[in-house]
Amino acid sequence: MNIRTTCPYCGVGCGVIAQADTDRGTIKISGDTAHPSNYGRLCSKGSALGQTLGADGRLLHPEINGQRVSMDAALSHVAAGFKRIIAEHGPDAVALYVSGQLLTEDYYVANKLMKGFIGTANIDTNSRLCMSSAVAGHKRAFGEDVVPVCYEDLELADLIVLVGSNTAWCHPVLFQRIAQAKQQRPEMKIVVVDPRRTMTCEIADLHLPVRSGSDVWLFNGLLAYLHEHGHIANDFVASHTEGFEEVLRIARDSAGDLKQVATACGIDTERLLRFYRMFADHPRVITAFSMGVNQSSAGTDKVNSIINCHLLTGRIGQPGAGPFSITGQPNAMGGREVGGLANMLAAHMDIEDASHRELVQTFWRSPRIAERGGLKAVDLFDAIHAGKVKAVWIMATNPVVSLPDADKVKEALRRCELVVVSDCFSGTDTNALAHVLLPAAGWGEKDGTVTNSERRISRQRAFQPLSGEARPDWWLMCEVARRMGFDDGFNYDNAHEIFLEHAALSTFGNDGERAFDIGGLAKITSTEYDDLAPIQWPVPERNHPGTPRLLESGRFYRRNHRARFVPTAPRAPAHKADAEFPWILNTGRIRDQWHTMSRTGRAPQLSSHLPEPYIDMHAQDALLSAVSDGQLARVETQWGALVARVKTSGEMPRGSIFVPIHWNGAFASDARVGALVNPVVDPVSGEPEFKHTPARVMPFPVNWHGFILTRTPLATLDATWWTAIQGVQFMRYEIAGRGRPPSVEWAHQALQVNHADADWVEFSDPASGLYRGALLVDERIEGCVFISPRTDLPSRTWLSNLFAKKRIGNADRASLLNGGPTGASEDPGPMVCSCFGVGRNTLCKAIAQNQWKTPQDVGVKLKAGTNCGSCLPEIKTLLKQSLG
Ligand SMILES: Nc1nc2c(c(=O)[nH]1)N[C@H]1C(S)=C(S)[C@@H](COP(=O)(O)OP(=O)(O)OC[C@H]3O[C@@H](n4cnc5c(=O)[nH]c(N)nc54)[C@H](O)[C@@H]3O)O[C@H]1N2
Ligand SMILES: Nc1nc2c(c(=O)[nH]1)N[C@H]1C(S)=C(S)[C@@H](COP(=O)(O)OP(=O)(O)OC[C@H]3O[C@@H](n4cnc5c(=O)[nH]c(N)nc54)[C@H](O)[C@@H]3O)O[C@H]1N2
Ligand code: SF4
Ligand SMILES: [Mo]
Repeated sequence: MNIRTTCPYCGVGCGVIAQADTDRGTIKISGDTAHPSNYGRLCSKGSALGQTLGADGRLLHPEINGQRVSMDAALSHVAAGFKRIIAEHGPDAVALYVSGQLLTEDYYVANKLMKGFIGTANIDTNSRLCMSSAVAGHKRAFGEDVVPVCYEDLELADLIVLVGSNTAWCHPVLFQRIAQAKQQRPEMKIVVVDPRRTMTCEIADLHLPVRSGSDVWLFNGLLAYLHEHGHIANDFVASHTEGFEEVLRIARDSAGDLKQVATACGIDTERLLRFYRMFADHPRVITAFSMGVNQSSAGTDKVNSIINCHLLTGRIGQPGAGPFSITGQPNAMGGREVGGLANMLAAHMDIEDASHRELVQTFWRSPRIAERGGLKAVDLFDAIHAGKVKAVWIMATNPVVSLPDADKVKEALRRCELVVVSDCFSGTDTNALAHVLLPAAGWGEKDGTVTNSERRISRQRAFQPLSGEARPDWWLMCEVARRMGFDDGFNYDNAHEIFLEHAALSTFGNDGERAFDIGGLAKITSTEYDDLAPIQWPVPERNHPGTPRLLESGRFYRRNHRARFVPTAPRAPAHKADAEFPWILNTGRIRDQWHTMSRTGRAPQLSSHLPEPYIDMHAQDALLSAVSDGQLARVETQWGALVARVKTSGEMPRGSIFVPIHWNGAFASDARVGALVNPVVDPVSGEPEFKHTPARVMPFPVNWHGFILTRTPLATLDATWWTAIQGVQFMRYEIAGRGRPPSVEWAHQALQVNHADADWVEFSDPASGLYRGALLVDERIEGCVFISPRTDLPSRTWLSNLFAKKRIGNADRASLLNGGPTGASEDPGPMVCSCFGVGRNTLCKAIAQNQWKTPQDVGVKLKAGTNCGSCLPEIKTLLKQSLG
């Protein structure tokens, strides 16, 4: 059976078809060609969704203090705990911390329970860490959190400016749509504004490697330039906006002349001017922005400085033009629709507005309504730390890893009286601190809607039965609500009923004043809901086709219906580098992992691309820090420290280092980068400054390095430092240690195989600290251990491939301790194409030998890049390197 659903990862919101192969008990995943967001495309993460299903690693039963209990006991315990704490300390002593990975229906119930029934706005979401600056910027400029643009606009644009967005890795299908449009219309221009030279630069005509945090200077300078050169939409500015004069004055004063802007941004004047001219000359321009903009102590101002330039030129609400906030999580947008942030109400209404509060309370028929905004994420965990908030329910997010100053977050949860966590997976860092664990239904089991970056509402549909005792999040909350005595308001039988209520609220007392209106869906039948085709809000009437583009008429959602130019005086990030902490720590994502890896970390296909946490830095900065490529190093900030391997990829500018966000306690001994990040937030949005923390780097001396590949995951591992990833039928551990290099006994103990037929092939030279051993049982490889005082270990690829073999033949056996066939250079190298397992060495060799020029040449022979296409930017880089 084929079920149409939506990918649970990024905000592109790709349509997916899940096809059950009942004979083999597997699920085949493919892109939905009928879905207007992706037209059949999927990236590497979407393609590997099938590998993340299954019961392995799932949280299947409720627990209280580590003991399995019945669902009823767990739910009653949560309800009683919340009730008691509210009775003793008031409603503000409890909180919910939720996520842009909830479905809209879950999110709606969470918000209703807290703001309408418990009567506190202490519900915040990980979208605070992600979209809140964009939300605040939209509200300041437009009066409402509206994204005017749709994906088609990217294809219609003549210039796309990607600001603080590594689109190639984080929104790969959008990137492919842009790349294809550019291929068809080579005159289309792309500018990337990012301190790093990311894979996204592969399609750029111009890269501006701006100094971290300098975007407001850049866009204020642009505003002044546009004005000076007469690129002003006078009529639009006069009839549809206000505040232009003041903004221009501030932009001019603060930005100064071009040279000053260039200095502030750390780029040369010529490049700056080239960008300004390009912007001026292309009326169809989209400025798409993501976390390099939002995650900053000036995040909201960055957003408004971008919007100001679009307002000045009237390039908004037109085909191929507008500011475009790309959403991170699959339902970042849906969460905003239901008012999931602590400072919002529901259906895009404002918590500070008494008439909105009355409207929502009337609609909900709720006993009370929160009177003021609640605690934003960072403040919320501070309040938990301080004992002011005494109970918290964390849902679909892993704050011990993902919040800034994350060691303090850990401590806060340790101190908290009642910590409830609902997750689909066991073993997360946050689960470890829960008093109550509730098993949540996962992707493929749950049913509801999500809204993507272009306001498109799509269905996530179940195609599998619920695992164990797992239940949808909305169901868990309704059960707790009822047990707290809120009988009315939470008697839903299914997601459809919740959706109808949500849609009805969006149109309730609206009269065209609020853009978010999906009243046209408020009466759809259960079958219509099940069959709902992807549709963009607003959908104000029944049978309405949806709205691809907003703000076309120049009517905005402020009281006077004019957009506001928001003054944005530039300011530097909160903490500066100094002699003690000379580098700026920038953090972000890699191509094949999703956040804290609870799902993607289980997919072997996704783990081979970048198998270890790393510290990317400029080669000269590495030298100044006395560390070198391939060696372990320690990064320290005022807040915390981690250890990872140094890499000098050539992508980093001088002065800044980059560490990926994904690794955590479940996958590495010491690589939670959240612990290092300063907890400073944007004063308007409350979004943390994840991209800018002063840091120092130093060698992490070890006496030995090694790796273990093993069919059976290790129960314990005696090493100073380790990281783990999932391979096909094995786990791979990279290890390093202090003290004496491991002995034969250590290796035997590590693999813990007490098999009578165990057959060790090994070599040990204690004097030089070398050990290599492979364990065979019935001629099948069970594991291998390689240790050396240096990092000169053999490639893991050949050894990894042995785990798929039923028997190891004589030739393989002879090559075991070499880590590969002697003499032959068959090591494919680091993985580039994870779909077909094609490595960098294979690619480089074949490109050089055959003098291939295009990705098509590569694809025809090696298949690399022909499935999901996520590796195409890397393949193009290799082709360029080979030519140049
Ligand atoms: N593979 C993958 N894809 C994902 C995710 C994932 O975990 N993995 N997560 C999803 C989510 S929730 C999100 S929010 C998005 C994030 O998507 P992106 O925002 O594209 O990703 P990031 O890597 O966080 O950061 C983007 C870029 O901002 C740059 N940057 C840092 N400081 C500055 C600055 O001061 N100015 C400018 N202009 N740029 C700066 C960084 O160098 C980085 O390359 O990705 C989504 N997609
Ligand atoms: N240093 C640094 N930190 C960052 C960022 C950064 O750029 N740098 N980016 C920030 C951003 S933009 C984001 S979005 C956050 C993301 O950070 P998190 O939200 O903490 O990351 P995830 O790993 O996605 O956590 C989701 C959890 O929910 C579980 N889950 C999945 N589906 C469901 C479900 O349906 N129900 C329930 N109950 N559980 C589910 C998953 O197993 C997982 O444990 O990280 C933020 N933290
Ligand atoms: S781009 Fe990739 S991760 Fe994002 S929705 Fe599409 S398939 Fe999923
Ligand atoms: Mo995000």
